Amino acid sequence: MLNQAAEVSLSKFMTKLLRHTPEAYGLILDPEDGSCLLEDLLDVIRKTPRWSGITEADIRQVVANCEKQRFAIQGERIKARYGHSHAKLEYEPGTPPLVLYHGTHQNALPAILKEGLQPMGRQYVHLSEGLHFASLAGSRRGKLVLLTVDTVKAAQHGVTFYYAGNEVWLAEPVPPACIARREEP
Ligand code: HQG
Repeated sequence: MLNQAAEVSLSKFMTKLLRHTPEAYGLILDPEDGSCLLEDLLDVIRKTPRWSGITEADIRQVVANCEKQRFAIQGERIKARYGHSHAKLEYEPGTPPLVLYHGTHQNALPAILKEGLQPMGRQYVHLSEGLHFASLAGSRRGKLVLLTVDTVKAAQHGVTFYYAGNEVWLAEPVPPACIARREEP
C-alpha cells in the first residue's frame, strides 16, 4: 500500500505517461481512446529505479483514490480520461447542460474575455458540470475566477462538446460571446 506522498507522485508519473509523453518511455497508446494494457503501463513504470517494486494494486489504489477520477480502468486497459496534450483523442460528441463552468485565474481573465477559452497546452478546453472540478482547476495558478459557458450559444457558434465522464466536458475553443464571469450567489 502506497503512502499519500507516494500516491501523489505515482499519479503524476501516470499522467505524464498517459497524457503527455508516452513515446519518451516507449509506451504506445491506442490512438482513438489513449488507452494501453495495464500490464504495459506497469512494465514501463517498473523500469524506473524509483518504481521498480510497483504492483498492479498500487496503480489501482492511485486510480481509486483520485478525487478527480483522472484515470479509468476498463477490463485489462487503463487510460487518462482527460487532460491530454500529446494526441487528439476521439471522444463522442454530446449535448451538455445549458451551462458549464471553467475555473481560471485572475491573470488569464483579460485574455480569455478578449479571445475566448483556448486549449492552451492541451488538446481541448476543459469544462465541468459542477463548480468543484472547476474550482480545483482554477485555483492551481492564482486567485480563482469562475466562468460560465452558455453551451447553447456556443453550439450556435459551432463549438462541439465531448463528454469525458465524471462531470467533465471537453470543447473546441469557446468564443468570448459565450463566456461570462460567474456572479457570486
Ligand atoms: C487558461 C487539471 C489565456 C485556462 C485541472 C487555464 C483541470 C487562457 C490555462 C484540467 C486562455 C490552461 C485542465 C486564453 C484558457 N488566454 N489563458 N485565451 N484560455 N486559458 O492546465 O483547464 O489535476 O492546460 O483558464 O485541474 O486549467 O491535471 O487547463 O488556466 O481539471 O487532473 O489557460 O487539468 O487536472 O491550463 O486544466 P490547463 P485547465 P489534473
